Amino acid sequence: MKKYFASSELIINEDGSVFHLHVKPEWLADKIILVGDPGRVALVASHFENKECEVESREFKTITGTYQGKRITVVSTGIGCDNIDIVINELDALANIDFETRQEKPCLRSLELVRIGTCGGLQPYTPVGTFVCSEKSIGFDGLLNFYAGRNSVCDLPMERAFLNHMGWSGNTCAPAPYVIDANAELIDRIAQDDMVRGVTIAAGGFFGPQGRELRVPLADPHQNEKIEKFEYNGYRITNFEMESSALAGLSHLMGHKAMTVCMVIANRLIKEANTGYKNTIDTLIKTVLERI
Ligand code: R1P
Ligand code: URA
Repeated sequence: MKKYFASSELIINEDGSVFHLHVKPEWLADKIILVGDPGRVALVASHFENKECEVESREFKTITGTYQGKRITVVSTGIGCDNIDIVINELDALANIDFETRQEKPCLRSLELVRIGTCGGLQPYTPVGTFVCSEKSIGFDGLLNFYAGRNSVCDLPMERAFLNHMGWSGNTCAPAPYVIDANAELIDRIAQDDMVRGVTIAAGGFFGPQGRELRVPLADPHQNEKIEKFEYNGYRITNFEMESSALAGLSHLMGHKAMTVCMVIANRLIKEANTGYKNTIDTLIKTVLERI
């Protein structure tokens, strides 16, 4: 018997669009670019040859159009993994649930999701302006722990090695940080030879969880020093952002291909930052549009 998704579980608006995104199923392309900042959606879409739809609700702005003949949907997620839970579940529902029958479709679609974001660099070779592709993400956000199958898609030995290295009891990222791979084929296609391939910590906040101390002291004052030194099977942690783990994890569980590429806007080691990054991020956007 096929599962039936009740109106309380999958909320559909009166116009047939999905609850938060306000996107209708027919507007969704197979290739999707995710950005944090709603303002970045227009920047991506400024490269499209045509636009077929444009819709905005809360922090979620969506445009579908074509770039060099490729149909692409660009969606903003706002900040944080909680929004990724909403966006990826609603995109998956648009692709794979029949909104009339409220049942899974007989033929499932696999989406290609590339997040273009900004991040903080943690190594001397990730200065401001570097493009870092998250081959692996370490989720400090706990999101994936709520879904069955989490252990079958995560890198459990690396999780244990990281937790031991940090000397945390586990309750900082309760029940534990999770380590998840991006889609390898997508990483190869987008990163090619001109982007850094790294390990990204997706933090549950911008300040304390990323080791930024303003007026309130950190629980672990040595957090970032330890993170910068962590090494596992040749992997080093390269950067901090806030969404890549939830994106990679949920996409794995749903059968979609996903990855994150971020431009470094602050290097935490050398204590430098650049807020005037609009031109550099446009270079990254054009590169992803070519390679997606
Ligand atoms: C924090 O400033 C935000 O910037 C990064 C983080 O992941 C977080 O969302 O990404 P975006 O520039 O895509 O929002
Ligand atoms: N985004 C983050 O999450 N952290 C940074 O340091 C910069 C951008």
